[in-house]
Amino acid sequence: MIRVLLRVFGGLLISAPCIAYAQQTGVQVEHAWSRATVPGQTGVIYLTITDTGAPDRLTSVASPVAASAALHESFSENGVSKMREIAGLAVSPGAPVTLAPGGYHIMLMGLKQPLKQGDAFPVTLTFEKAGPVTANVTVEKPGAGAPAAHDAMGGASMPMPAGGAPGKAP
Ligand SMILES: [Cu+2]
Repeated sequence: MIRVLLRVFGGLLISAPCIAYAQQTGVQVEHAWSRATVPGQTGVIYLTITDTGAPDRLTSVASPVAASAALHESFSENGVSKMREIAGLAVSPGAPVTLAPGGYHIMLMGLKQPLKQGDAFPVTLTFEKAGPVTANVTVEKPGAGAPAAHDAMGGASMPMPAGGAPGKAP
């Protein structure tokens, strides 16, 4: 009996967010947020991608607040938290992709000015089929929602594996 209830409840949790988007088809980018930065620091964006159309693929990211933006993935290797750039991200109907602390994120390199809490700025995600989708990013306080490993992510000093090779020897 308990198992059945859990299954029903779990099903509701998964399907509930889809109801809100049922009237639109295509790719939606929502809940985009960032963190306040200090001068010279790299910016980060987290968001949720929902696809109610055909399977698609996120291929590039850009924002006018930064010289360049890239899709990154955080991962743990031998207990060391690292991140690497990824070429793209597949999205498909019924499987929202969440960029969140400790996982996928958008890195903003060369911020034109520090991000301030309470500010908002646009980010454009370009998909293979849906094309460009722009979302509004709100800036939260420094360190908001961050696991400890991600807090250490700074500017030029951040360890970036080159060509897929680990940044540090095991
Ligand atoms: Cu990163």
